Order: sequence, then structure tokens, then C-alpha cells
Amino acid sequence: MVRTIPIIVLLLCAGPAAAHAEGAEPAPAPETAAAPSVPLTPKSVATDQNKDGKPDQWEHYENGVIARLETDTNYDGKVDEVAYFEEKRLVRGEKDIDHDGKMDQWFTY
Ligand SMILES: [Ca+2]
Ligand SMILES: [Ca+2]
Repeated sequence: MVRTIPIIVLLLCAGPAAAHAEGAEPAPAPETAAAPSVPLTPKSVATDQNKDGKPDQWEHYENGVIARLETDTNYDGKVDEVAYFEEKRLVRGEKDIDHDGKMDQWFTY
């Protein structure tokens, strides 16, 4: 599942380049002065931090901005740390210290 993400990103990146490469005519000048450059940010990104083939960190984005970061700190497949962001700033967090699946520590920043 993790492995599909880089491929998707790759395809997204390859899109405009490929179109440009096969274009018979030069790229048309932008009709509107400044087309807004929309960052190609996925809704979520899973990362395998300990390289065991299973994701253990998940970044969740809203409107292209990080909103939540979930981490499986003991690599048992369950999220035991969640960090919440507002406008890219860490505002609060939760922690499952004894890894029983229930959060038992809460932080505000
Ligand atoms: Ca892992
Ligand atoms: Ca865990």
C-alpha cells in the first residue's frame, strides 16, 4: 500500500512533463496572467519509518496543509501518537503510553 504512493506522485509529476514532450506545438502562453499553482499534495501520506514494510506514520492533509500526524511508535500496527495541526502549527496531541489502544495522555500547545 505504501509503495503505491511514490508511484502516484511520480505520475502526477510526469504528467505535465510528458505532455510537453509530445506537444507538436510550443506550449501556449497562459491565457490568464497567473494561473494559481496548486500544490499536488496528497490527502494522506503513509511512511514506513523502521523499514519493515508496514506503514507506521501517517500524515493527513486538509486543503494541502498538514492537519494530523499519526504515529505507531512501537510498530505494532496501531496508532499510539496523534498530533493535530492548525495552520501548520502543532496545537495538540494525544498519546497511548501503555499501548492498549486508548489514548491516555493529552497535550495542548
Ligand atoms: Ca514500519
Ligand atoms: Ca503502536
